[in-house]
Amino acid sequence: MDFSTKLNTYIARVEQAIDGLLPAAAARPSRLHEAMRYGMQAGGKRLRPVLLLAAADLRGNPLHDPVAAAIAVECIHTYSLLHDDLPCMDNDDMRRGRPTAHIQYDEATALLAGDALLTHAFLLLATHYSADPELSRSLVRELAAAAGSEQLIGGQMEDLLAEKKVDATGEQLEYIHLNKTAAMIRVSLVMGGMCGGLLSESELDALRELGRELGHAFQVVDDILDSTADSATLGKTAGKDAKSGKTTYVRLYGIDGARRHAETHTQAALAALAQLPGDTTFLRELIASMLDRQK
Ligand code: GRG
Repeated sequence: MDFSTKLNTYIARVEQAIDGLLPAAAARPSRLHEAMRYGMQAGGKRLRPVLLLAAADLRGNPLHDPVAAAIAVECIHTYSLLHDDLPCMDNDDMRRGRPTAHIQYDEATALLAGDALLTHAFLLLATHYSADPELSRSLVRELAAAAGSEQLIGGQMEDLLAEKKVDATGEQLEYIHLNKTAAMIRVSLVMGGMCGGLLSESELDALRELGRELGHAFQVVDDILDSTADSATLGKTAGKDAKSGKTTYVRLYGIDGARRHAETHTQAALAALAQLPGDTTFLRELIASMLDRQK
């Protein structure tokens, strides 16, 4: 199967599972469940669940069906976007080419839909992997750590603090993006590896290294896209970071310097991938495609 057919197959699996694994829209209170689905079904690249499914497939047939874990990471990612878009944070009106959840519904509903998605992620892990309590515990522990105060939420907090200064350093920027961006990418790969039976410490370490480097490259490319795109193509408040005085890789290193950073981290991600067993072709092409992505 060629790369784009395989990618579309993974994405279709994710879309179908989102529909099946979220509470029904009609379940009471339907406004909340509709808002959860509105956030989750808005499209998006599905990078994190696809990484999880692909890591689970590295050795061939995964030991455990990874799809519930893939939806759990997308639930956390979507909750973080819903909350990030709120007026008390980034105050964005558009996301993935549509009005953000607090514009479509209202602030309280968007906040609660984010809360509910965060909680639902752990319900999925606790229920779908209960036949293997050790795996279930490991998945919960990995995801809770990645989404918690020392990674995703910590990165967001530092980002909000850094926004108040125009002279954030490269070291601060690195901390923010390793936690705000790379943590969820890294944990997706690790959880996929666990479902697929990659359990040796060296294999999990290679997945962590891959996730960290890919996350880094992904964020630098995001900064480049943000600095150059217009809002029609990005479907969000483009150029906002560039205009706000927020420190970005482009601001610190210029477009060419940022591009070199992205290439270096992509090469490092590919080197980590080369340490892993099994068929790495799809992941190799996915990593390379992230460098040239347009959204
Ligand atoms: C509120 C706890 C909390 C965290 C918010 C995700 C986030 C942290 C903020 C969103 C803003 C941002 C630029 C974050 C960096 C990570 C990133 C590039 C997110 C967007 O991910 P994509 O491009 O989005 O994969 P899609 O829409 O394709 O899923």
